[in-house]
Amino acid sequence: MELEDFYENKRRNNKNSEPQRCSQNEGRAQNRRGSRCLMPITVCLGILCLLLIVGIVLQYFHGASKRGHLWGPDGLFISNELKSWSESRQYCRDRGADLIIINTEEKQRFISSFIKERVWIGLSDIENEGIMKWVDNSPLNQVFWAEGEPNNYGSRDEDCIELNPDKHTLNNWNDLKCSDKKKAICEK
Ligand SMILES: [Ca+2]
Ligand SMILES: [Ca+2]
Repeated sequence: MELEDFYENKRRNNKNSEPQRCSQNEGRAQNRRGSRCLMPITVCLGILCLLLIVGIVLQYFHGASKRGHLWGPDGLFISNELKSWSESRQYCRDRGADLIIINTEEKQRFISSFIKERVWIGLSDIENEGIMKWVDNSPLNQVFWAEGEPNNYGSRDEDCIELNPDKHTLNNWNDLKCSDKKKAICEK
């Protein structure tokens, strides 16, 4: 009898343990299903983050193109439209800046290293022929004229100054007709 009781108890215990194994298996299956469900959510979140970053970058560049191309901490930017010298000056002033004043060799080198095309700077002899003045009315002390310039060439009404990066870094200014259309360097 004792032996029969022993086997009877063992059978019962085995029956009881089956649901437990089942539930463990179900738990693992659910975990696997859960992992599979998380994968697409993670991918979607990744794509959303990527789109957000792309949106922010595009917005930045859109804003920068409206402002002009920013150059960094010095508050310098180049206008993105071809305009006469006076219109270019207005473009800068509309953005809280003015045409650039270049009064040191260091600044001349710095600007020349950035510029890739001919641009207006804030120098002219519009008021008095032959007397160059910066846009803040300060006199011209240090000069970086290209060879033979300023020459008031042709019709003798070259009163506005451009910087031509194709010339030597320290000799690249030229007087030009103010009505010529060029981009400009603005400075805040
Ligand atoms: Ca002139
Ligand atoms: Ca000239």
